[in-house]
Amino acid sequence: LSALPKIVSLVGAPTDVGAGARGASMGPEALRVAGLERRLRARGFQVLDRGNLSGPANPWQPPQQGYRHLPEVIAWNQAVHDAIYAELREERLPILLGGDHCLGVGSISAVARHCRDTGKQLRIIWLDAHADFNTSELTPSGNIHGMPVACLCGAGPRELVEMAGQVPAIQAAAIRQIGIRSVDEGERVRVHEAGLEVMDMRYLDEVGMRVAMQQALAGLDENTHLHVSFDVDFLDPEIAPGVGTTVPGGVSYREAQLCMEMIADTGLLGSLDIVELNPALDVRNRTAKVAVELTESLFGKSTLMRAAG
Ligand code: B3U
Ligand code: MN
Ligand code: MN
Repeated sequence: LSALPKIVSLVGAPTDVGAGARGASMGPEALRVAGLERRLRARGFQVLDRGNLSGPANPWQPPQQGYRHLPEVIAWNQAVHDAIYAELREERLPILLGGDHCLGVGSISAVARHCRDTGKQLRIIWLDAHADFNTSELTPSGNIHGMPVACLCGAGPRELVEMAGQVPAIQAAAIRQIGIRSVDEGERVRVHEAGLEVMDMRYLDEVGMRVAMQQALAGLDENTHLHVSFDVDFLDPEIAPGVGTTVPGGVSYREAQLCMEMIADTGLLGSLDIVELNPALDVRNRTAKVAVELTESLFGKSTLMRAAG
């Protein structure tokens, strides 16, 4: 793992403006309480906790023209974009502590901008129960946390679509979605049209996590920036009850650990989002602890200890 930057920065973004339930705004603090910084230090990383970003409160309004809280979502994403981009420019490895998954727009727009600056190839591993590929016309809820992948691929409100300074921010071909098991009707059609590579739960059941991850990580080289967007609802609700939109039949602890270990083995992790953790729905911070344990695996923890870091 020598290629990984030794300095990891934590950037908190306490939002639930993109979600259908209140409480993900407490995610950053729950991850800190679960010991994220200490565990990363034990892995040999220097950790800078940059504290929490600030932005508008949740007005809790119904959708307008297919979007809920669009001005608030734009403001938060701009703050996230600017903060994550600044960390990448300092050659640190930023971890976005969400917050809901609408923040993937700001975070990944910053990563895309950084890759353009540095001539790196981008690969995004999107760990989620949902495809997050809705548009204002298709969304059943208006919640923008169901739309970040669509926005990044060029479909969505102008302010979000243009955040990376290029449209689209990313190519659909850069994404691998793992763990998907809830896609809306119209969303499914768009997923196929866009050619998104989706490894859904059936696929994981049939080929296993090992083969799926070998495929998801194929074609990387030293010039690849690997971004992981970890929506905690990727995990089965039995082990991760603290999320707003639980979907049964999710990834087990062991599958998730293998997934993280295989990403760690590439040595190419460049940035991470941990999103959708909702402490208001959690049981004794259990989901936060699981997320932190899996993050340790992602940063190279393994049973037969290698050198830390
Ligand atoms: N696809 C549904 C549900 C959803 C998407 N992402 C989350 N929930 N977390 C929607 O509202 O777009
Ligand atoms: Mn998501
Ligand atoms: Mn999800």
